[in-house]
Amino acid sequence: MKMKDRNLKLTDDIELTPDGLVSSGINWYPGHMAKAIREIKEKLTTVDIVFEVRDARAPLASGNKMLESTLRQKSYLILLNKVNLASPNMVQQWEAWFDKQGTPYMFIDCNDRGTMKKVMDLARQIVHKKRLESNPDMAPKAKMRLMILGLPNTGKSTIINQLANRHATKVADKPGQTQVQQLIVIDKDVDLLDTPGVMPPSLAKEEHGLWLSALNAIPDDIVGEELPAMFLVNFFKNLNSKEFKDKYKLENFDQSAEAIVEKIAVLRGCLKQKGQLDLERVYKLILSDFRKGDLGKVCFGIPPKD
Ligand SMILES: Nc1nc2c(ncn2[C@@H]2O[C@H](COP(=O)(O)OP(=O)(O)OP(=O)(O)O)[C@@H](O)[C@H]2O)c(=O)[nH]1
Ligand SMILES: [Mg+2]
Repeated sequence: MKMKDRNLKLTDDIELTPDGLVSSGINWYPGHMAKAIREIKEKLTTVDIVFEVRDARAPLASGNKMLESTLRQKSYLILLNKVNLASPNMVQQWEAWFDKQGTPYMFIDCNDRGTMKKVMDLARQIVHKKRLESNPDMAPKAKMRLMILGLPNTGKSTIINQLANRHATKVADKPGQTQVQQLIVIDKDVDLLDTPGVMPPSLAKEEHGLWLSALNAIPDDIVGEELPAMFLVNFFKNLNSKEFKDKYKLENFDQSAEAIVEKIAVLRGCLKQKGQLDLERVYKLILSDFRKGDLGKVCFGIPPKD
């Protein structure tokens, strides 16, 4: 099975193992991301706090390990966005894990205004505390400069538009929308630097590539639809997911992932000429349903035991 190659750093052949994992890595690290990381590092000294936006459905895998040591030198807030699409039970487990780590974090649905107000209150507190360390007389409302960064498609631009209360930057349902830094005035006290989504140059675990493809942080035209869609079918099969069964009118999961995909093709009329099944259309359908949240709330991976 070949991944669709572009001008990007990819490994050659990848095979699905029976548990739906790949035997070699997936990643997406085009030239504009290396440049974006350099520019992020250059601008870090000019900002008071960094928001690192992750996807609540993959709280660790959607972080950027390569930037972590740099970010730790700054005031730094992890925002785990799209919590409305994440499994509430798993989010609780992750919260317990993050509590032990010491870095400020919040699970958020950035479309919720009340939550975004809490984010800004917390950011102000963090920045003010830091400023008081160097200048005990600093006024609490002094101007604050934020930088927002994170993996592609995690919702950075949506967060900015919410904070600015206007269409300040372009949002898209595809990764890689923002490609250059952009300074946005939120209000008279807050400036914000939007940055292009960046992937780490390499992923910690092979399966993370599949998770991030399913979440659409890595574009479909890099990996193709088949691998992430088959991963999802196996994932929901292992979960014995009621939502997945209901959505595709399956009685049970007592069949192979391939047989499930074929059933969905018939059910949804995904057929080519001469009645052949159009599996590519089914893969797209599964990805699209999953990304809309129609297959239920999930999280990939569990908190490390440390
Ligand atoms: N369900 C849900 N969708 C969200 C949320 N935040 C953002 N989105 C959607 O996620 C997609 C990506 O949002 P963007 O704000 O463009 O993401 P980005 O991080 O700026 O992406 P790049 O510029 O490509 O790095 C869009 O379709 C948004 O509507 C959220 O909290 N919940
Ligand atoms: Mg963006």
